[in-house]
Amino acid sequence: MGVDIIWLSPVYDSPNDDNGYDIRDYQKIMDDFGTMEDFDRLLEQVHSRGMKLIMDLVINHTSDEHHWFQESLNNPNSPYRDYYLWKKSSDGNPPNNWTSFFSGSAWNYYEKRDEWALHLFSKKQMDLNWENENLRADIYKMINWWLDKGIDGFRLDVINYISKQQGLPDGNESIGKMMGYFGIEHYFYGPRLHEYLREMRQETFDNYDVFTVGETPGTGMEMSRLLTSEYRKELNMVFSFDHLENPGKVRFDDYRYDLNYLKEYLINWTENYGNDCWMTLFFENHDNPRMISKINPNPEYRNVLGKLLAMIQLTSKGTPFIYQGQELGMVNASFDSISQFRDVESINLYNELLSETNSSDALKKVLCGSRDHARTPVQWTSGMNAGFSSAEPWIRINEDYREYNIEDQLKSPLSIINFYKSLIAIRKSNHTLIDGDFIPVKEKIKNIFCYYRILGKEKYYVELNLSETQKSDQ
Ligand code: TEU
Repeated sequence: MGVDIIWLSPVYDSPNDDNGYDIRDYQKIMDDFGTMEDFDRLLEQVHSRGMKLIMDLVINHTSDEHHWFQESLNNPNSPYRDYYLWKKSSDGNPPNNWTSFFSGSAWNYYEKRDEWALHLFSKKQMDLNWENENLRADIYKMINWWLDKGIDGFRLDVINYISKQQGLPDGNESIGKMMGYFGIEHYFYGPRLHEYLREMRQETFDNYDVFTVGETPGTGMEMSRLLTSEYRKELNMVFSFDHLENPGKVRFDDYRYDLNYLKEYLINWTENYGNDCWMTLFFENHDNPRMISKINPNPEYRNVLGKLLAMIQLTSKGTPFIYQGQELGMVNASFDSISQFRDVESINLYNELLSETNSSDALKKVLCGSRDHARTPVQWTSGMNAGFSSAEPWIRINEDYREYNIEDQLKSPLSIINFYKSLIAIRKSNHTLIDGDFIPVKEKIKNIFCYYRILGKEKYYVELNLSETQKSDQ
């Protein structure tokens, strides 16, 4: 492909309640993926190809099976006693009204301590208490252990959630109803966030030649600027998510995404984010349905949309992150029963919806936003199980693998994968598409997205049609 860096989603030891985002042991590889020796070999082989490897760093929470949590729960004298967010409640109800991203209250009650522990995600993903400096020191030690191995950086999972408002007060009712989550205003940009990020960087990343990209849902441009401005010494880049849905829409809404909003968003960020900040460019990841399906599920537009997105991503200003399958033009899977889903978010949401509606409407809603759409196995060939495995895969393969697979697309000159390859090669062969200015033109014209990339005497002009119909000269 010409890709330089691989980002691995979590491969650490985990009971896999949330696909590895619930870590049991930070310094061990999950059995399903192999051993630490396998990992070391992977790293060495990636490096020997002149490529880099970044890992997922999940430090807002651990699995409830992590020994810190087990000690914190079971041993009153343990040094890990306050490593998590424990709270008493006098009336038998959770200590506050915060809800989990994966449905229901964000609190588990533990008889052993007669206390509640916070989990913003699944019931097995317990939030760490960053106020505790020993916890922070242990986290930095673990990070340095990985950096000493020679990895090239980290993607930091929900890193903007690590600092919670002291006292963990109730979330505002109106905000909660509007967002669908209660309490978020008390932790998505918490009081000590900047301080923690700076401390972490000083204690770890700054001593190595590595880069960081923070996953920061909800931060928007102004806060992202504070997180990534070079002089502030916090993060190198962030993933901000505002462009993945049209304004007023959420992931589980049934609607057609209007690309004119993406155009506005990209123009706004490239013009206003600031010269000492650097953007990430992405449309997909393991938490979102496929972008082509959001824009237009009509198969007639699949290939052209796949290429349009590639063109935007690889000619705009910023660092492109391509999510596996994008290079094939993958679309959403055709799940038709809840038993086919594997994601804890989808399954919990379905069960929650059943209390309000019938099973077919519940399924319909889950299908709109399920993260499983993007988690189906990589389609290598048109052979058995798409060449992914000779065993039955853990989740259904997208049925289109006979037409959409890597082997066949590589043979076809006009395929999406070859389009990506050409664009990446062009981008890498000169600096204009990387460092050049981004100058939008004709920005007022609906359904047309045009811009220049200019560096010195070199100039690229990109012209994109965002509509379903052909455009004549305008
Ligand atoms: O994602 C954070 C996440 O789930 C967001 O989608 C968040 O819930 C939403 O933006 C709130 O508006 C990360 C990982 O990428 C995901 O796979 C994990 O499940 C999650 O953290 C917990 O580790």
